[in-house]
Amino acid sequence: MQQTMLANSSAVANSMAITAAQRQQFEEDGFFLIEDALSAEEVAAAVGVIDRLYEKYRQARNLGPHEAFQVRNIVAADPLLRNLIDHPRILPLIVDVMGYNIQIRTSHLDVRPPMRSEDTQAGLGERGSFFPWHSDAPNFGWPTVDGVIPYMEMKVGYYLTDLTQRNSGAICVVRGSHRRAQKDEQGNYIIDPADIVEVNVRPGTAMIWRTALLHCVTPNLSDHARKCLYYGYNHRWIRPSDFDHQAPEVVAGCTPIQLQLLGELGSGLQNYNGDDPLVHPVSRYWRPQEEDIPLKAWAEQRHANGKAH
Ligand SMILES: O=C(O)CCC(=O)C(=O)O
Repeated sequence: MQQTMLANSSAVANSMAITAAQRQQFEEDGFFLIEDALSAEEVAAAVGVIDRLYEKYRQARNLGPHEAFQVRNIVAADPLLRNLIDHPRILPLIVDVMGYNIQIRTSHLDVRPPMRSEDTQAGLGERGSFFPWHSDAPNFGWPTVDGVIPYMEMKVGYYLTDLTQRNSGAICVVRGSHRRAQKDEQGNYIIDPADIVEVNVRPGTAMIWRTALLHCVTPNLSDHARKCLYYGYNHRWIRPSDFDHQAPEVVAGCTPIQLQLLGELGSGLQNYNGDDPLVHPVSRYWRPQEEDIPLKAWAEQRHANGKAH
């Protein structure tokens, strides 16, 4: 414990903005809150952009009045949303917790109108509920060390509407769940209700959190839509060190498995951002189809054969 305290104080001494208490909460609970991270004017401007986008897609996609709506890659949707990636009050905290060799991994806006009670019958975060417990991960998951997900990425959530009341559509996190194995032997999430934190905050509050935390969302039983923004940051080095893309002559004639190992995408080359690139782009590296990673079928075949080869 003494060593941890010393390490923390020296880390804070080398930091730009984070306090010792925030760093400790980020290590132990996996998140901390920054009230008034955005001014009232910034909140109003962001809500204005969200409302415009929501209205456009509400009509274009015939969204129902209770339907939750998300746009991903919002850095491309509007300059105001792009400019939040390095907000001067928050960027120093991001660099303090993540370092400076980082990049945006994802960005999204979420609008969650008031819900009908018939859509909220399942328990909070239950499997099959409108928003089950999960931690963010690529398909096939993160590697784990002794059952624990290494610290791979974090997110900033900007909350733009009043979430101070319970059951107003706020995110819930399970404090400390990033520091332990998350599932029992039956594959069910291990959650002590005493560890669930409903993030009931005023507009303008930001949350810096580890995406390995188990999280879900409360039903929105309030009289207004919940509107928020998320920006996820990860390390820029999670890619090959010797190349970005190989030259065509290197990949020419390669087998599908060789293509995977050289970072190529099978059908993903034509469909890198998925089937709904405008509103819900999803990288085929993050969510690969079987043909993007032929090593999966290869490995399954070997398992089926009892590792005979
Ligand atoms: O809508 C929310 O507040 C939760 C969003 C979420 O699950 C995420 O950012 O991974």
